[in-house]
Amino acid sequence: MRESVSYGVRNSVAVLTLNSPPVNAMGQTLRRALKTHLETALADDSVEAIVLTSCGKLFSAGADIGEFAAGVFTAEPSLPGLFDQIEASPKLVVAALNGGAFGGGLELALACHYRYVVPEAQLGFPEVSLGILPGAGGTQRLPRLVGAQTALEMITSGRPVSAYAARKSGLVDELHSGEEEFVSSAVGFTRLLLKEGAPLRSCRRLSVDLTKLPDGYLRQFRDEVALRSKGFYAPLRCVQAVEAACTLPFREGLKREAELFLECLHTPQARAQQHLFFAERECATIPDLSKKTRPRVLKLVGIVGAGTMGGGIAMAFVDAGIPVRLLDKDKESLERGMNVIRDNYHNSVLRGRLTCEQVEARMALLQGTLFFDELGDADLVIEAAYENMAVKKEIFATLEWICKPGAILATNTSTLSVDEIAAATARPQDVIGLHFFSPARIMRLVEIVHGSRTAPEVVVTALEMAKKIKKVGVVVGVCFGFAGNRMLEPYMREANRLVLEGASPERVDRVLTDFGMAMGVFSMADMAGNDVGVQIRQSRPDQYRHDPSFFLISDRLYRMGRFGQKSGRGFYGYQGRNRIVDPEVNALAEELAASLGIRRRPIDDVEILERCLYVMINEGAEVIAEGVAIRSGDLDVIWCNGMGFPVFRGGPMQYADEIGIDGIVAGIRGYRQRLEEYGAKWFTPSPLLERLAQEGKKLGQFRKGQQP
Ligand code: 3H9
Repeated sequence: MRESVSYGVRNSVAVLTLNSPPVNAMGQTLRRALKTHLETALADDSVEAIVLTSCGKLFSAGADIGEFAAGVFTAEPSLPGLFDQIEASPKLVVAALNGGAFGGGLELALACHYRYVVPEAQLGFPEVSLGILPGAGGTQRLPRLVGAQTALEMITSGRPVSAYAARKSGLVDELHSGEEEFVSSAVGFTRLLLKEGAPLRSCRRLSVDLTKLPDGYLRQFRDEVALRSKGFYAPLRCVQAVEAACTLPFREGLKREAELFLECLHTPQARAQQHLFFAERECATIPDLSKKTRPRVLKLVGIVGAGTMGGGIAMAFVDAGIPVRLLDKDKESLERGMNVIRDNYHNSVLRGRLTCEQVEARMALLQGTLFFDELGDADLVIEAAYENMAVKKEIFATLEWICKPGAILATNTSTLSVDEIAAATARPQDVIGLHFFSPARIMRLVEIVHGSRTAPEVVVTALEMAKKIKKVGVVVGVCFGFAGNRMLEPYMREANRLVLEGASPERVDRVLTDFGMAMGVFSMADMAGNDVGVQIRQSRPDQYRHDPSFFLISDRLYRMGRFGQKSGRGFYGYQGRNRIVDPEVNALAEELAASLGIRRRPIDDVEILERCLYVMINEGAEVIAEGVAIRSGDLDVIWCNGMGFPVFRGGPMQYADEIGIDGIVAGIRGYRQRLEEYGAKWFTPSPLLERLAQEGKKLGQFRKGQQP
């Protein structure tokens, strides 16, 4: 059996190599093996020093995240205990980082006396994105080594730093260079330290240098973190832990860190963020696809439509170094699209995010064209034209004719049937939906719409494509609105209905943003533009099975020319970017409610939140039961990455699991009764939710193919 840590001795230096693929997560087995080999090296008189390294492309991704939920992360030897033992070693211990070191992996390196690192390595503390903080000495050792400012930045942002930056800050002692094999070179570095009589430099003996901190820095940093991480629990605890390093002796600082770590770990937020970590990775596992399915080559991308969506998608590919041909039907539209892209890049330069050379390199990958012929050799063509079936069918008929055999033909439709578009071609196996979210360059989500005849390798290529352009791809089936927009619809319906029943748009929006949504329903409608919603509804009236009250206010605002931000008025008024509450909308709601016989009444915040969320969760359950989504985690990934659902709640389905499915079912039944005729029509618990509630199970346990 493969050992999770291997042991060897070179030139009187013991080399302990972590060997636990894929990422050397430090679960109990690895911890035990590390402790055993450490003690062997310490007991062997012929060993003068110890090098800790790993095989694989990473040094270590840190603690085994799966052990947190299972409660085994404290099983002996614990990480803090093990790192104490390493730091207290009477023999010199050098961390030789052959690749990235994250979380507990970096804490392990910090417990060593010196750090020798490959230049490509990234080093970071991503714990905050898991709802926790570095809990094995990281918050106490890092500031002692590199100062409070760098430590606070790294620990509260979760962003890794390059090996070069780490060398500059003193986190790394030496970068590997030259031709010599890495481990031999690390052993050479260790021998040199021995020869020079280098001290056993442990962080615990250092204290945080507070003399260089600007006056009031810690307070100011805390305030900034509170502002930028509104709603999140862990970031302020990260600050408190580093503050403890600044004010307390090492041992007491460690104790404080442990307390704060456990406080964070036991929050619903930590469970939610860790759920999302695994859900994002599980998305790439498609049960119906053989693991042997190989992706198609993807070297050149064609995009049809140089509007906002097409341009944003083009930038996402070009940012990833993939050449793009961007097509529009007329010169003016193409030039406009290319100029918008150039302006966006120019803004990135102004903000210091890109250099002029980087922008030039990216623009060189982008070629505008007016001729479909020039898409003939593309490996993937993404159509990003109007949301209109006839237009799309025409484009696909042309693409079928022009594109080389095996090219993937994708549509960026947000609602239309991928199967119907595919049926209009003689190669439905090559057709897929790639539903990017706006703004396409920024939003991480791509819904990969698996048509009934899409070939397996086309799906695999789409998943790989998403990873290449640093997005998260979620495979969904064909239905109106796919998964994300389909769940959005009942959520919006309730928000609109609540306004007719007596809640103001700003109140509904405030309740939703207090919950953590990036935007309220009505601010979102104003941003997208009322006209867009109306166009979509008019194009597919058959698909709208909604209550007649649903779109009344929107439609009326549309007829009044109030399209939202673009026209300066929608559900709100606008002065520049500032939103102003508009009493006319409430008057309009009163008038429309009266015309429909809807009784207006005071509505509390709890009802607003529950109604909006419960119907969304209920629809999500239907989406899973129908097999449109593979599992509930996929819906959480969709909502947190494309629809502004708060990451610290883990997505709507995780939220439902956290508060209990029986509570959701009872809530839906309650509104069914309370809302009388309307309730009877729109509040029926999904059979899947009812079954899970009866069995005391969670949505997270349900998988495609099981009977609801
Ligand atoms: C911590 O350290 C706490 C301590 O401070 C205190 C403790 C007391 N654990 O992402 P990939 C799995 S908290 C368990 O696709 P990449 C992952 O699920 C930890 N599993 O690879 C996937 O499994 P599968 C702080 C982990 O090359 C597989 O490995 N550390 C862990 O694209 C491949 O992952 C972090 O937050 C883990 N720690 O990216 C780092 N890490 O194949 C978390 C990965 O079944 N990890 N897996 O789907 C990462 O950010 C990325 O994995 C990394 C590599 C950048 C390292």
